Amino acid sequence: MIQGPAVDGLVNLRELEARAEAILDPVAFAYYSSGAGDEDTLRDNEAAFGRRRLRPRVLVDVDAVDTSTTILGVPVGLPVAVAPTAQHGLAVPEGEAASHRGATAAGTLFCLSTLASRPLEEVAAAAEGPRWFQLYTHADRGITEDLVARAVASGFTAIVVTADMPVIGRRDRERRGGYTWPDGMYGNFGKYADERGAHPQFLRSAMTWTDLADLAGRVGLPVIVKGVLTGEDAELAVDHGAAAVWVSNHGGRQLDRVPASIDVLAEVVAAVDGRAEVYLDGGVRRGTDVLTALALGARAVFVGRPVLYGLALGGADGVTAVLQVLREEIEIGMALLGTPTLAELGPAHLR
Ligand code: FNR
Ligand code: LAC
Repeated sequence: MIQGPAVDGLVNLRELEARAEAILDPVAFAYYSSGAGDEDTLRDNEAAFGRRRLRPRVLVDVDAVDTSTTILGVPVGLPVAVAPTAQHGLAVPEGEAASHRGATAAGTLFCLSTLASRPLEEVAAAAEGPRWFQLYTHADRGITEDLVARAVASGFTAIVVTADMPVIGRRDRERRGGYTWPDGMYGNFGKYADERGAHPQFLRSAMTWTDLADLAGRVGLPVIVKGVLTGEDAELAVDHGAAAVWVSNHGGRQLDRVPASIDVLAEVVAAVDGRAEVYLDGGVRRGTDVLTALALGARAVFVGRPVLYGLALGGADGVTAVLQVLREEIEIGMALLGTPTLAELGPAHLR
């Protein structure tokens, strides 16, 4: 379903926020766009990429540039996938079902949030492409167990444990905009007696490293730890069974004044030392951002807000369009860097 020409002529991802603000409900826009505190980290996520400089190699045969790779063994057409974000129903009624279809059409993986607007079974049925499930633990352990079992049954192939939300961050613009967590928008919790129990205020990510090891040991799927910002935690994650470590500051929405994701990537890659895959999200808006992260050792990167904005502007097609712009920028960047395959990227491509 094409919902409008709003993404037509999209030149780059930085244009998305203003375009989305013009059409989204102001309260939804405040929720999607805001960061914690003074938003120093939110701004720094993008700015820190802009401080990096590349070292291109010339006179390389770049006739055939290949953007494809694998993420935990999942083949993808580009090294960019969709980060889990809550409440896609604020953008379009179809919510995450449309986003999943858009990601599949772009040739990449979709990660569904626990706090999705639509039930995971419905999202899974909407597209054939690969999908992962992001887990926030519920105060009721039985509900968490059931959620994970449902994800396994619906073809989600990894569990992403988000570790940076023991409490929800304080976001001033969201408050000023009057955002409240809506009733009837917790797609995954509709079948449980107390839907309100899914409200982030009541979600208690009471998980510890011991719980992580327990989950990794019995779920039968790879478990990924999202929200790691130090080498110490990266090591702990691997030691407790994580198949991958996901560098993230939650898009600057949790603890303000933590570093930009790209600025801690090297520390995490060094600590993991090849024992697990490393991903990154936060402020990825350009093909060159993607190539910078891969040169520093990330296997792949994820995008959050650009997907939400693409969804608001054009539904599934809008999501595909956003990812397609990134893919084109990556292709051109690879040709100009002299790296026709992603495997060739390394620290030598950065100053
Ligand atoms: C998020 N993020 C997030 N992460 C998660 O693990 N579960 C979730 O439910 C959500 N919800 C959510 C809502 C909104 C509106 C945003 C913007 C973000 C964080 C997300 O996965 C990712 O870390 C950031 O969005 C990445 O930064 P960028 O790409 O938005 O700059
Ligand atoms: C957020 C939570 C739900 O960032 O992850 O709003």
